[in-house]
Amino acid sequence: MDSKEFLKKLYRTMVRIRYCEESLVEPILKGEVRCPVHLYSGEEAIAVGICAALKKKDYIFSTHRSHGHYLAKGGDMSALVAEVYGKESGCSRGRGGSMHIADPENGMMGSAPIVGGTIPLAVGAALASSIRKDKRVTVSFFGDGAAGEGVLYESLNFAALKKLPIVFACENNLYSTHLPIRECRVDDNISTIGKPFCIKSFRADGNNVLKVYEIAKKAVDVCRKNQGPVFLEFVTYRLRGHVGPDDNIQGTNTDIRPKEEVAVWRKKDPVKKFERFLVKNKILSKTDMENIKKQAEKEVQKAHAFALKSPYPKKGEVTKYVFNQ
Ligand SMILES: Cc1ncc(C[n+]2csc(CCOP(=O)(O)OP(=O)(O)O)c2C)c(N)n1
Ligand SMILES: [Mg+2]
Repeated sequence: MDSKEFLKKLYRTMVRIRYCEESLVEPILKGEVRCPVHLYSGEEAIAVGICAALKKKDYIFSTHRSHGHYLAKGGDMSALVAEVYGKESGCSRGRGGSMHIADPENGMMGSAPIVGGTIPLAVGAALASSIRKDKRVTVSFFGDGAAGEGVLYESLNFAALKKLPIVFACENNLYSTHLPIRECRVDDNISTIGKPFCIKSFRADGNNVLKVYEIAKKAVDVCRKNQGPVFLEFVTYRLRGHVGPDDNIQGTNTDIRPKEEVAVWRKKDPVKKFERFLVKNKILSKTDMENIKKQAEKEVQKAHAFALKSPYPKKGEVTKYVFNQ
């Protein structure tokens, strides 16, 4: 793929994620979507930049805010939207909802609402790759909130000890639910936590897709050469509420983020930022970008139509495919 095609693909994937996320706002507010949904709007550059550095066979493990990771790794949008609606045709057969998204065919190994819960699973997958020598790299996505979970530190130690091919990718959106990072961490620079484990660590602007890609590519190459793990921190901001479109979903007015702060970050919107770059460098014209948006809009409409016409799991089968002890 030449570099223009590559940049176009990055842009298209970011737009697809944004349009898909925003298309869920109305159904959530109308109560048509019943599961909790953590929208990824504003953080697209991280999933897209990192997944562009990966091969299809590489693994990713995600969080409660998982839609962007799934789409960036090649997941089908219709199966995602159907899952969010709880339909049998969803990527987890409607049993999981927004926080249990998976697509093993494309290396998206799963997501879970337990903060930090997928980090040791990702380490386990990287351990398997290292034993099998299959040259796969695993990316563990987690939020700044997971830096308060002990399991992260155990995972860092074990991964460093065994030199596992894993990239720890922290999406620092400055809040853990409604708790600002400065109120729960002594040092808001999360990347420093890799240092005591002798893990190469980097921190960068998570709203700049090219920067994310550049750093992720280096990290993935290090892991591919069995010189991992690597710790990456990307600073970003969510443009929607912690859960639901605006945290007002139950009328509780819980988005306590200062309006001025939100306004500053709106100006750093990663999609708009990349658009300015693409126009300035004459990579895409405004018409090209409009066409990409129209295609994304069509894909989103198709995904919703597919989800709406799909059946719910049958009454007697809701526990089918669900883990039972
Ligand atoms: C172990 C655990 N503790 C608490 C919660 C409740 N909870 C859900 S999301 C969340 C915040 C996560 O923040 P962060 O990791 O920064 O991700 P973000 O939502 O900002 O993307 C919390 C505390 C949980 N799901 N799991
Ligand atoms: Mg956070």
